[in-house]
Amino acid sequence: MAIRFVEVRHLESTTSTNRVVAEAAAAGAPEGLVVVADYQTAGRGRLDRRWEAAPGDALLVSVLLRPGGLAVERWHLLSEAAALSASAACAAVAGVEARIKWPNDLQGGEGGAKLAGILAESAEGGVVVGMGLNVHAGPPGAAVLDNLAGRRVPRWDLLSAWLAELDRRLDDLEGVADDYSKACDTVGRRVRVDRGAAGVLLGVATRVDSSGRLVVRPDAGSDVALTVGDVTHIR
Ligand code: BT5
Repeated sequence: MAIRFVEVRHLESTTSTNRVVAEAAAAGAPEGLVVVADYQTAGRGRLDRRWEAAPGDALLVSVLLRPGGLAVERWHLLSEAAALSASAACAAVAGVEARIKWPNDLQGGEGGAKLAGILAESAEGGVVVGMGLNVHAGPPGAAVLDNLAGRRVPRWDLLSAWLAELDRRLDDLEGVADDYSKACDTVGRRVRVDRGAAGVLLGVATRVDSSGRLVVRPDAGSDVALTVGDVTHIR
């Protein structure tokens, strides 16, 4: 049994747990450092977006991974492992089915509102994987775990379930690749993909390939494999 996550630092307030862990990585911290905060003044999403959570309402956590032998093209497996582990933690601790939206979101409830987001960033000699999960409250329109569970879910139970599952999954990245493409709720759905300057694509998501790309069969033309892009489930 792996025991990566032995050092957990809890901060009442910080800028961003991803930033704190990246700074620790630059200072030589070993794999497995965990930083969890009650509040972030500058929580980050992808592409310079913000992650919003009022004090004490969310699980805000980042871990440092140093995937020595893993080729950079396979680092997507680390955030896939984090998403699978988050979904498993919601099921085990809260009895809630949280679905994975490609590439890094958890959705909950009928309308598929966003329950959690995962942000993986490269750092000195490794990767920081951070997660924000709305536990007790969230911004307007977001999904909230307590509401889905119908009771108050303890944040630290979720944290320990997530870390235990992530620890296990990181030892079996082949299994992660298989399980992620099976579990990803985007696969099989009709999607709209906003590709910025490249325009909007409408089609059906057919699979996640071995490089972590979402393969979309457009209404017209041949398959497109996406590495980035904002995907909306149409149905
Ligand atoms: C993400 O980005 O979903 C990744 C979020 C990662 C946050 C964690 S918190 C701990 C760690 N430390 C950090 O600084 N970050 C990580 P993205 O896919 O770009 O989604 C961001 C968008 O989600 C925003 O532009 C909002 O529209 C929306 N959003 C912001 N806060 C939200 C919340 N609490 N619940 C649901 N949606 C939210």
